[in-house]
This record gives sequence, structure tokens and C-alpha cells, in this order.
Amino acid sequence: MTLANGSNDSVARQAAQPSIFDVLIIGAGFSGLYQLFCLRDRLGLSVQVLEAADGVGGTWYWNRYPGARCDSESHSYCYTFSKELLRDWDWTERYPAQPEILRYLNHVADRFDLRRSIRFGTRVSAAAYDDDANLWRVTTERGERLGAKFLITAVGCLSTANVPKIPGLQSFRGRWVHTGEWPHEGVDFRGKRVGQIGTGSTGIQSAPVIAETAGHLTVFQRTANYSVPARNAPLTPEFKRYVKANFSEIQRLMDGNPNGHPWVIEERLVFDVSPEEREALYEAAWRTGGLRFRATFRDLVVNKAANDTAAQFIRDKIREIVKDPATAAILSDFDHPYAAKRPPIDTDYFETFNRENVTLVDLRATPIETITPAGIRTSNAEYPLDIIVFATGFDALTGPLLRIDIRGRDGLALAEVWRAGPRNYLGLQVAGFPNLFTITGPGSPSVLCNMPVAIEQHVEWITDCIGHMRAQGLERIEAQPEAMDSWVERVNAAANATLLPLATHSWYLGANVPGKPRVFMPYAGGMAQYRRTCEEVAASGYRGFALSR
Ligand code: N01
Repeated sequence: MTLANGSNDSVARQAAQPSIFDVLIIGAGFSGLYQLFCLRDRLGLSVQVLEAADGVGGTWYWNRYPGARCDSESHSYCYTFSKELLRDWDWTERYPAQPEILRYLNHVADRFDLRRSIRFGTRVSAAAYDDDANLWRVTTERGERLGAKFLITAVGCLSTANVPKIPGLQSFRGRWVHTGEWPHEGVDFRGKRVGQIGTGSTGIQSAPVIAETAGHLTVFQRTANYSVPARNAPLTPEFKRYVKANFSEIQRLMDGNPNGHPWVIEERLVFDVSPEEREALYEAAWRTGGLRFRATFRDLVVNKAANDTAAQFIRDKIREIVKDPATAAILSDFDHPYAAKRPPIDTDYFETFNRENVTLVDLRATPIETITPAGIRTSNAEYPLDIIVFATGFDALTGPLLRIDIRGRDGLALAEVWRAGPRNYLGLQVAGFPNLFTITGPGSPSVLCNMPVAIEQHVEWITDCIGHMRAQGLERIEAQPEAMDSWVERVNAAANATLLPLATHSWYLGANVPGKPRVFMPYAGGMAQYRRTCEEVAASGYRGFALSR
């Protein structure tokens, strides 16, 4: 093992460790931590986690932008595998803020003594399958070499920042930051002229907070986005008691909800009720706030006419909240169905545009032409800026995997197999890449589900699979090409049964990254259905996989 860079201490420590493991896991976020626990402490395997950051947390380590908060409700945004952990941990707010989630994940790492199996500051650059040795050979950016029979990617779905290639960025004399790689020391906006590009879930969270201290905030919007109030608030002692006393009931709700959230999607259809009743139901959902708004009717994401009623309701709300009619019109000029892109929830987002120090720029009407040394120039004006905030999202799902040079049998590159879009079986394995598992990979519910639910299901399935292989003396597992083909068809069919593909510019389709294939990536058939399929596959002796000694 060579180490190009690093202290003598760390060289000595690493040299003393074996470089061949049963399992290598890439990433120490929600998924990597739990996978480590399951394989090391439940199956007794030798496991090493390689993590690029200097701490645990994944998404929540990097996304420290102002206003960063989860939009799953805190009592469902957690591990459920340990009753003691559930008993001992107390969330403070309806939606946990980034520092609180990071504290939680650090608590988990300490509580289960996970850090001793994690190598921090270690970014994996390449992984190649050695058929003769049945080993994955992994190389890090610092030149370390490690090997393992199983390689598990726990790299997250939204961990490769997308900074658009706008001409002139390098010439900008001010400072620019991407929300997904936020400086740990924070950014001081006081008195500054700030430009924010992007109005997705992130931009909708950050703009109101940045506006509180910035001298002036200019929000550059390309696509009008829906948002529903989050109605965040501290959790009451009664609610905390209710959660602790009723967690199995809450878990039952999460298991039954297609998106892994702790509520029931109403059975009623939009046109089953009168317009007055519908309005009252939307109004009640707006007052309750959060992603539950989607659960008001069963057909909101499958029937365009039904969806139009929700879109109109939100459009009317924006026009009610935002005082300047021209600004309200730009903010509510939707070009896709509600929830066809990831629906944000917010705290005072639309209200922010009533502030004196906030301006909205409509990039559809006046696109950005260039970044200049002084700011951003659109087709009709130049906006002088001190700081540009890119809330421009991620090269989602495939990006975090493809930035590692992953090669399967005979040097086959994953990038080649996925040239026209991701292909795999169950979102878990790719033919030609034996013993490689991708937690919450494309083709699984992942980002369409409350993430910890999707993660626990994948981690437990992989753990059971490896446990089964050990019990049977099996050495390799590999998805079969036919199983992969039919799974890809199923992923496409599931998406096409919904309105989701109608948002033609969404990151679900890879459309936010120029040149990326337009393929609907997550499995939209619902977590409950997906879980059943995975269970059936395992119960059938891993149908669709080849297992060998
Ligand atoms: O990224 P996005 P995000 N010029 O891709 C715009 C999760 N998340 O970081 O819509 C101008 O959604 C782009 O415009 P358009 C959640 O799953 C969760 O906000 O492509 N604009 C869009 O407005 C979420 O969906 C939480 O036309 C450009 C924005 O940038 C996912 O992360 C919080 C541009 C990008 O929106 C990603 O959200 C935050 C360009 N060249 C995030 N390129 C919670 O749990 C892009 N844009 C709360």
C-alpha cells in the first residue's frame, strides 16, 4: 500500500491494517454507517469504510447551506433498526435542521463504535473486479490500494455538485459557492450583493435565510417551482411521547406509504368531491403543511386533470402571498405538473419576494449570457454581485457512481454500460460486475422515498444476501443480463404510469446536466411494491442473479 500524502502517523496506522477485507464500503452517510454495522457486527465480517470527508454524515456533512433542513418529518427520518436508539434520541423540530441530523449521525457512529472501521479523508478514485482472485481492487485518490470480496457503494444519490458551465465564471472577482459543498466556516452575507441561481428544494430553503442578512439578494429563476409551507415548529412534549409510545404504528404507516412517509394517502379522487370541498381539503392541507399536501388525493400524481387542480390552488396562493403581481406571475408560471419534480416545502419562500432587498429575475425571459468580473449578465441587464450562490443541484444518482472509475469483468467500464442511461437489476447490481452492490442506486425507489426507509431496506437485503452466500459457501453473485433488461423495462413502465416524466427538465431524468442521457432513473412503483419484489427475489433463491462457488 502506498500513500502519496498524509502524516507519518496515518501512514503507520494504515500500514498496520490489512488491506484485504471481506467488504469495502464507499461512503459513511446514512447508508454506509448502517451497512457497516450490519456486516461487521451482525455477520462478523471484516469491513472497511472509505469516506472522502473528514467526518460521517454524507449529504448532511456537505450540505451546510443556510436553511438546510430535511423535508421528511424528523420522527420518520431516522434509523429504525435499534429500539434503544429510537428510545434515546429526541428530535427537537418537526423537520430536523442540518446540524441536528449531523449530530444524530455522529451519535450513531459513536454509539455503535463505527469510527474505528472508517478511513476518513479517503476518496475512492477507481475500483476494478479481479476475476481470477474474485476480489474488488480499489484505489484511492492518494494512491492507497485495498481489496475486498464485496464492494458496496453507499455514495448517496445527490452528492456530486452540478456547477453549470456558465461562461465567465472564472473571471468573477467576487466569491462563488455551491450549496452542496458549503464552506464549514459559513459565508457572511451581511451587507453583500448576493445572486442565487436555482430555485429547487435547496434554493427555496436558502433564499429566505440569505435575504435576512444580505444587503440585496437577486434570485435567478429558470423554472417556476411549486412549494407548500413546511410549517416547521418545535416538537411538543406530547408529540414526542406519542412517537415513543407508538413507534410500531408509525412504522406500519411508513411501510404502507409508497414514499416511506408516516401518513396515509387518501383513497379519494380529486373529482369525487365538489369544487368547494376540494378547495377546503387543499386549504386544510396547506395549513397542515409539508409533503403531506400530495396525499390529499390518490390521483394527484397520475391524472393530469386532477393535478391541474392542485397546481391552480398553489398558483392562487402564490398570487395571494406575493404583493407585486409581475413577480407573482413569474413565480407561478409553472410548466410541469405539481410533484412531477421533487416538490419543495418552505419557510416563507414566497413571502421573501415581498422584501425590499430581494429581486427576482426570470431567466426564461432573459437568460444568463455570461458571468462577468462584476456579476451576472442576462440578455437585458447586468447584476453587480459580491457573492454568487449556486443552488443548482446535483449530477444525481449516476453521477456519484460514475465519478469513480468502476470496472467489472474484463475491464468493462460502468460508464460504458451506462452510456445510454443506468441499467441494473433491482437498482442493486449490474451484470458484469459481480459482488458489487449499489445502495439506493438508480432503478430503486431511493429519492422518491423517505431516504432512511429506502436505505434500511437495501442494507438489510444486501446483508441477508451476503449472509445467505456465506451460509451456502457461495463466493459470487451477479445480476443476469435478462433480469437487468426486464427490470429496466419495469422501471420505465412504473415512471410512465405517473406524471413524473412530464417534467422534462427534472433531475430524475438527468435533464439538469447537459449531455446526460434522458432516462427516468428512480423506480416510481412505490416502496411497498419494491420491497415485496425484493423479498420475493430473495425467497426464490435470488431469481435473476447467478450465484456460484
Ligand atoms: O437541485 P435541483 P436542489 N441556469 O436540481 C436551476 C434534495 N434536497 O439542490 O428547474 C439557471 O432540484 C434549476 O433550474 P431548472 C431533493 O431531493 C432535499 O434544489 O432546471 N438555473 C433549479 O431551479 C431535491 O430535489 C432537501 O430550470 C439553473 C435549480 O437550479 C434535490 O436534493 C433540501 C441552471 C436546481 O434544482 C436537489 O435539490 C434540498 C442553470 N444553468 C435538496 N442549472 C430537503 O430534504 C440548474 N439551475 C429539504
